[in-house]
Amino acid sequence: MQQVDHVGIAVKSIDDTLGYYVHTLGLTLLAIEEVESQKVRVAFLDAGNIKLELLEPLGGDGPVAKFIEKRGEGVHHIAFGVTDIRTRMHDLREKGVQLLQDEPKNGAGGAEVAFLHPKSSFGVLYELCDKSRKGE
Ligand code: CMX
Repeated sequence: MQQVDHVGIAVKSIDDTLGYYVHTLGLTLLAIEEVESQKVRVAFLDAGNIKLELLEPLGGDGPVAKFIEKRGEGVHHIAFGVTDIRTRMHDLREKGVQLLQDEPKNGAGGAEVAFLHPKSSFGVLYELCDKSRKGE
């Protein structure tokens, strides 16, 4: 992996949290969108060399809703930017890493995404995020 694209942060409400990130910390809001496949509403903030992704659950049964229920708000995942997600997934599987999908899913901003199970990543949920086919 060569670069971190963004850090995902689980929040109960983007509307209640945004003032802290924009006015108190001085970050710039880039975009807000809903990602139906992941049952979240997300806000991307420019944090210089990486982005922060605020994740608000849509409904009560998605992965972020479950995370907040169990652990509360806070850092949820770290996303690596990749350009060849299927090859990366294959290579990681060969190395014994448990992936949470067989195929990439549609993520925010038109990216293809896949997740590595925290159980095989020493307690961290990692995402692979591939924007190279965006717009195809
Ligand atoms: N970071 C680290 N550990 C986590 C975690 C996270 N974000 N979420 C869950 N875990 C841990 C749990 O605490 C649990 O550990 P223990 O067994 O020690 O308690 C273990 O992983 C398994 O958790 P679980 O409750 O049995 O399983 P869940 O049903 O909560 O599923 C996971 C966990 C990671 C498989 C699920 O959240 C998932 O599939 N995530 C990938 C998709 C995703 O997170 N989408 C939201 C982001 C979307 C976006 O960025 O756009």
